[in-house]
Amino acid sequence: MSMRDVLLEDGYFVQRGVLSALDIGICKTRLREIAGHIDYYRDKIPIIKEAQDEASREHADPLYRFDWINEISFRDRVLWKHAAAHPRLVELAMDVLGPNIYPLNGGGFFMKPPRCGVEVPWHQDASPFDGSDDIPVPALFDFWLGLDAAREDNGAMELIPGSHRLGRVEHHFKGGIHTEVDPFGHGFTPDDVVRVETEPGDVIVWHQDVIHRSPPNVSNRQRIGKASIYMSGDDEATIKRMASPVGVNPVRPPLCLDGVVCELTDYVEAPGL
Ligand SMILES: O=C(O)CCC(=O)C(=O)O
Repeated sequence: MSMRDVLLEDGYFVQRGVLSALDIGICKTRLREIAGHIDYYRDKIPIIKEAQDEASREHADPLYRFDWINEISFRDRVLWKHAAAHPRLVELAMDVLGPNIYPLNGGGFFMKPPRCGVEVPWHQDASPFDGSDDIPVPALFDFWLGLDAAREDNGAMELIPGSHRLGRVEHHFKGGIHTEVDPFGHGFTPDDVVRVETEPGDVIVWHQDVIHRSPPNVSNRQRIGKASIYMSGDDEATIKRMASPVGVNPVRPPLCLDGVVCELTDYVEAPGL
């Protein structure tokens, strides 16, 4: 079975060791520099959420000051090279999407600082392909890449395999980090939940309609994860024809064209970086 078939059938798969320890070290150093210069990025990155815990917001290590910094790996050339467009990640994405790949959305990092990183509640990921028009719902490459080891106590991802067969389900805002849905009101039980514990550099790929969440970080260890959805070039062309697609990053430089990884040419960079 191809990775694409596994994704469509099971709703997810896990690929271990996609990023090396060196790549992860480079990404963390860069993310720390960016977090330390965050004011520069405030009007350039659509979602920057400070840690809910006040003490963490003032922490000496800038990595601990945030719950979520979105989109940055599509706007920073170092994070692009060592994470978003890393050749091993793109190779994996090609198994699902073919040789032409664009980012659809995401590109950011859920930071889950120690002891206070918030729950990311049960949800399906944002997508303009919601089956509500005549456009068929495509297979997307919706993934999470861990920069830290993730366990139950620091926010390992939890998924409900099979929930992708529900299609799109209505979400509501209940005060969490974003809108949410209750999977247990849709025929699933806590026994259906799969927790995926990961090592740094592992990647989880799930179907965009799979309901998933991450619990709060109650440990003394941080848990940074990069989340994005990639799509094939055909879907990028479709989006360009849509009147007002929701759930789409405005900036979508190609990641890979004809099987060749692309460089990021239009990046943002704080003075001094
Ligand atoms: O990193 C996390 O904790 C949450 C990620 C997530 O829910 C997503 O990528 O949609």
